Amino acid sequence: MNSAVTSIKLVLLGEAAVGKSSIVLRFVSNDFSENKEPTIGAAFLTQRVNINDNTVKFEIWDTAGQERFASLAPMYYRNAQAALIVYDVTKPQSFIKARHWIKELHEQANKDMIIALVGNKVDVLENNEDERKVAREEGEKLAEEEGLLFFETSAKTGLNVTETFVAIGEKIPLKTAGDQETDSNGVAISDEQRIDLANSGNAAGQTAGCSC
Ligand SMILES: Nc1nc2c(ncn2[C@@H]2O[C@H](COP(=O)(O)OP(=O)(O)OP(=O)(O)O)[C@@H](O)[C@H]2O)c(=O)[nH]1
Ligand SMILES: [Mg+2]
Repeated sequence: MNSAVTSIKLVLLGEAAVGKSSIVLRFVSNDFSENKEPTIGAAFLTQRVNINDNTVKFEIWDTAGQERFASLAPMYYRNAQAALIVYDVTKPQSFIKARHWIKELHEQANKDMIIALVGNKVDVLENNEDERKVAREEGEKLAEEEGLLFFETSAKTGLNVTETFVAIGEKIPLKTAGDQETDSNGVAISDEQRIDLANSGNAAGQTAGCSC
């Protein structure tokens, strides 16, 4: 097994209440809360997974979807290597918002950013398919046109949550044991320093760590 750890900075974007924090809570703690509080500013969490015998550490910025926090988003996606753009399959407006995020990332973010389009809350459809307001094909088509990964998920049941992160990890070049990231003085950067660096960008109103 490769002993080097590849860190992936990942940001979640999407309309308020689509389930961004719930997806992260499912991925990081395998848990779900029916009454999750809206995120204030952003939350930072990490999770390690093994992908094809390599350790990948996700450094996750879970942003707030409420409009009053919209101006903070560039701070989080600017240095990110990957993004999840989340919508709610029962809320057409959230799919329109997802289109806006795709456009903004294509214009402003890292050109080789790996982006996954994620339609969440598919568990709601289990007993009532009428609740679906965004067809699976619509999501697939948009993702294909824009060159994105596509998943329909449920943070509630866990469907496709880990799969989404693993698919992103598989697209990002992994570090080999010989590679080591260095700072401007040529000193190797440890994982812990990396988290501090990520946290040092904190603006007022953000919460570092899990706000769940
Ligand atoms: N049925 C169902 N409910 C979900 C799912 N994911 C999230 N929810 C619920 O939707 C509500 C909003 O979830 P959050 O995770 O807080 O949404 P968010 O996108 O982080 O919202 P902001 O932080 O305000 O941007 C909560 O009541 C969750 O319990 C899901 O997959 N299925
Ligand atoms: Mg949230």
